[in-house]
Amino acid sequence: MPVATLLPFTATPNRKSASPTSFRLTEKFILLLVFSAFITLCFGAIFFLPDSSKLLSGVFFHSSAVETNTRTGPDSSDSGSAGNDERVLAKIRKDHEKALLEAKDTLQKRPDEIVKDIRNEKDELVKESVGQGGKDVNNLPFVEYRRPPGTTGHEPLDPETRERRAKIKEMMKHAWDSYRRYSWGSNELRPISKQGHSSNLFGSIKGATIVDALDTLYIMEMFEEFDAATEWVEKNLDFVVNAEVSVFEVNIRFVGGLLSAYYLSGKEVFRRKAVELGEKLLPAFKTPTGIPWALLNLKSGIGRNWPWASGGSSILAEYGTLHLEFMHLSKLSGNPEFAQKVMNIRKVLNRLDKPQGLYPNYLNPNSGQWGQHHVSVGGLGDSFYEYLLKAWLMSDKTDEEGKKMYYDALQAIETNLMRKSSGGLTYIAEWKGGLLEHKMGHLTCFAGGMIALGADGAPSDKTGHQMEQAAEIARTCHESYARTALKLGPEAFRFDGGVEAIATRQNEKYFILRPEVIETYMYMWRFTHDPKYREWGWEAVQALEQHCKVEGGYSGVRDVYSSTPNHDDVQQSFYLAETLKYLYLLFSDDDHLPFDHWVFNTEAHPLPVIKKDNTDRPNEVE
Ligand code: DMJ
Repeated sequence: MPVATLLPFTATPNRKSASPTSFRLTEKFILLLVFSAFITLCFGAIFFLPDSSKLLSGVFFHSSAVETNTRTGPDSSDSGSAGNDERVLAKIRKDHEKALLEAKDTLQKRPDEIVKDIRNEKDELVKESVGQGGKDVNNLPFVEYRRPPGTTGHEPLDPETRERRAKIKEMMKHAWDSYRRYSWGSNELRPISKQGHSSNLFGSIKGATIVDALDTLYIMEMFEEFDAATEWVEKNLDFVVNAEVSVFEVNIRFVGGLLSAYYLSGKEVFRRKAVELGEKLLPAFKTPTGIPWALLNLKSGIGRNWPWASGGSSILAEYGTLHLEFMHLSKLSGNPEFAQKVMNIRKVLNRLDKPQGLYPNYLNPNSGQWGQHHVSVGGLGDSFYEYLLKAWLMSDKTDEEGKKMYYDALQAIETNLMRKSSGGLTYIAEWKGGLLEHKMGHLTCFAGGMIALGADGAPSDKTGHQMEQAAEIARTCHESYARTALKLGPEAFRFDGGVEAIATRQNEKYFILRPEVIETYMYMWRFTHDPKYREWGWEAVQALEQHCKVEGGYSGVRDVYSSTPNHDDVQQSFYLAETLKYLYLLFSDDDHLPFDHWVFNTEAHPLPVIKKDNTDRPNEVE
């Protein structure tokens, strides 16, 4: 018998012509026989294989990965008693009987009826999750949308700048078109193998590149592409997934991307989706201290931390990089819980002693105590400092607590971490229990832009000093690019063993299209209008075009010191969200997303300043 005839959902040519109700008696009989044999086999396994009931309960009722890493509550006691086994077996038996009946039922149905049933079940699931504590995001309070100023720019007067800006838009088009052509709907693009790529940071949420790129498309006035992306979000962006995600990554890319898209375009779908996703992240805060877990299963609401993080700690740059988005979520949903959660993080931090005034990267969410005393302004620490400053700026300079925490932390960083090499390059080292590691990460290079952004608000005698620091960091990071064969920066560079601003370890020589150095050029340009920042940005554009552009998009490279690039075959979503956006803004006038009306989240998604007198007017020109 051909296999196709055994597959009830496969439309074979002769099945099309049969009547809709139509399985012949013999077919039904055979199918029933197959099902009964299968069920008998399952029961055989349950009763005769050694300890099979435990095996089954493990497979069907728990995710072992999650279980081993979460705290146990009163209802998670050992369920291995004989009585329990009986109940479990009875339940399995009942479930199987039900499944058999349903399968028989399904066999009577037409394919379109089956599709309808699946849709209904999905809707039910959504309703259920709303009933289980999620709010009904279709009933958000009315919010009057006012477009903040500068959502789109205008052509720069100077012809060279105009041309360069147009070139960046062309790069965005290539990155976007390639993604659309080869991996539409996946999280990221593999530009060499021309297929989709997904990192486990997003669980089974899809479309990271689409959501991350929405605002860049809008800002560059690529409206046809923006509309296609919007349509995808409306129809396909789905958070009803049984998967574990990184709370930080999902927040900065998805929540941040959706919020920006809402504030730029005014389209309600983005507000709705942002709030829906925000609600799904709230269970991450269910810890004794309210310091959230790093990882969260969006369906079960069970969280845990990265297994490698010092004694089950949460990470400073992760729990400390929720503030901007969560404040906006409260504003757009009318639900104060988001703001309360992030304000509580501040409270916990303010109660703790800080070694030398520094914030260690690891904090245990159960005990509320620091883990290892590692401090970094790069990976694991970076955007925590950024969000303190930006929380103050985004609050229209009313958040005095955020302001104080930022300037105090910066002072401690200057005293303990900032050093000058013998060749005169200022760098920010890493601190490990009091000892300095003279290494600076590509990620740390964002600090030039951050310090420049904060310089104006610093106590008056410090403004000039901080601008100088920012300029020096920008210069050091530029050197880290200039001293390579490809003129692209390594992941980390060192100031020891006789080298300055050079990577010495093979596993620190890669470049993955990161934005931080260009981000700093953009801020430095806005604050100084020194043409060298545009020149440095242009050098990066040429290197990207020469070494990272491939027929199928843009790819990272494995070794920036080797003159023949070895591509890593990933077009990171932050390349479209950040690198290309910051480049575009570097060659745009200052009134495009002006800093007194917008702050950028750590993924470069612009969020409007929440004006204290509520007088943020729509831009008359737009
Ligand atoms: C981005 O996702 C964000 O900028 C984050 O803060 C750090 N890393 C990447 C880009 O390098």
